[in-house]
Amino acid sequence: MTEEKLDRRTLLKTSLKAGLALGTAASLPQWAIPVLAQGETLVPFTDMPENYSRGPALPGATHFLDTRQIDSFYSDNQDFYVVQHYGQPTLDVANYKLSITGLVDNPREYTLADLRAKGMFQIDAGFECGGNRPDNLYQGLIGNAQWRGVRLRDILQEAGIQPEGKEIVFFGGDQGTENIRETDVEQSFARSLPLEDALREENMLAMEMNGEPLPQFHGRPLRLLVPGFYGVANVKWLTQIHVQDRRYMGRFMGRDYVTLKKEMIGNQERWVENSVTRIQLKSSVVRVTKLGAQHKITGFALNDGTPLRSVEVKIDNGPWQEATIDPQSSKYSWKLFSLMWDNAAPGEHTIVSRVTDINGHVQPTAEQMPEKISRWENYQQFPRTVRIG
Ligand SMILES: Nc1nc2c(c(=O)[nH]1)N[C@H]1C(S)=C(S)[C@@H](COP(=O)(O)O)O[C@H]1N2
Ligand SMILES: [Mo]
Repeated sequence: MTEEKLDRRTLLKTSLKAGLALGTAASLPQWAIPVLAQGETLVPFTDMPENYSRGPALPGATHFLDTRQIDSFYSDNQDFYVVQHYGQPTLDVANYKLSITGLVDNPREYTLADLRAKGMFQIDAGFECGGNRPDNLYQGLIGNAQWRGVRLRDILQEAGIQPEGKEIVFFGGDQGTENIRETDVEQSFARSLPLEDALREENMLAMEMNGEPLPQFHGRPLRLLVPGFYGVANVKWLTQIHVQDRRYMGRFMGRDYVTLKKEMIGNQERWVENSVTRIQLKSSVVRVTKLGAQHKITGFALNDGTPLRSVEVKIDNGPWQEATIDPQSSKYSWKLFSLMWDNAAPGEHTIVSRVTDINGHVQPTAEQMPEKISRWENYQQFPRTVRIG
């Protein structure tokens, strides 16, 4: 196979084949346009199906990125990945209220204007779904955006957490039926944070994403953003914050998004279940491009905000080479990295990346991962294969 030129025309054709009604090129949605420099081509991964593509984000559906198209720091709002478990509720934005209840001195409701009046801040944060994975998704449940909203801490402090208040529960406006102990019960999507995590100053009640009001798919009009945590923490369509004196045990804390892995507990090896919380140290190669004779390898690194020491790339059995990290990167954003690949010889090659943080933790290979049962937290190194034409 020769190098596949994923120019706009090819993609347009692919999209039309997929049965999508598209207008003129000028109105092509961002997700369909690979950003390539003049004369640049995508080098095909041979670990992906040859005709690999995925459609635009659609109402009610999961949406994932074609990670080969990651080449800008901010993900497009139309292409940021989308996951929800009980569909996408439409909240009445004009009459929207956020209620604060439970073990607080001042239970109250906030309109959006009340919240805005508290003062806004912004932060760059990237996150992935705890179920993001290399195999058939090619790490596509991931995105990075600039968020703007109100400091959660300000709202909690104004509420006045009572001394018995230990756990902060965040309820979404979306509901589903769960069968628990052979009984059907209505549940809202909800997650919780221990008080000390909830009081971190970077936590946000987000109203804007990349300079636009929060899109419907991403929780309009308000969502929680817990930078450095897996996506599941970021409750969309937020309607209620409740303070209680005990752990919250709902499905997405206690049963689902729970990793089961072997750990040493003291000197005893045990199977341990833990709720998916902080993003594990991870990187992946996502894109290889060619411009003239020069090849370039691009990927992302993501973690819980611990500063990184390096991202390295290994080609075939060569040495680990240090990649360049995008200077736009910040504590909680994703970190895009790139490496110029000189003198790439024709034929098939294996490329893998690994990230190391300042504490010396190195992203493990698949073989070095803890013994784990569950599809959450897939942070192993991801060797990719490409063919140079
Ligand atoms: N209300 C609500 N919030 C939710 C979810 C949900 O099902 N309902 N899904 C969570 C999960 S599992 C993920 S990965 C992220 C995805 O956020 P995004 O769709 O904005 O990318 O939202 C989280 N917040
Ligand atoms: Mo998720």
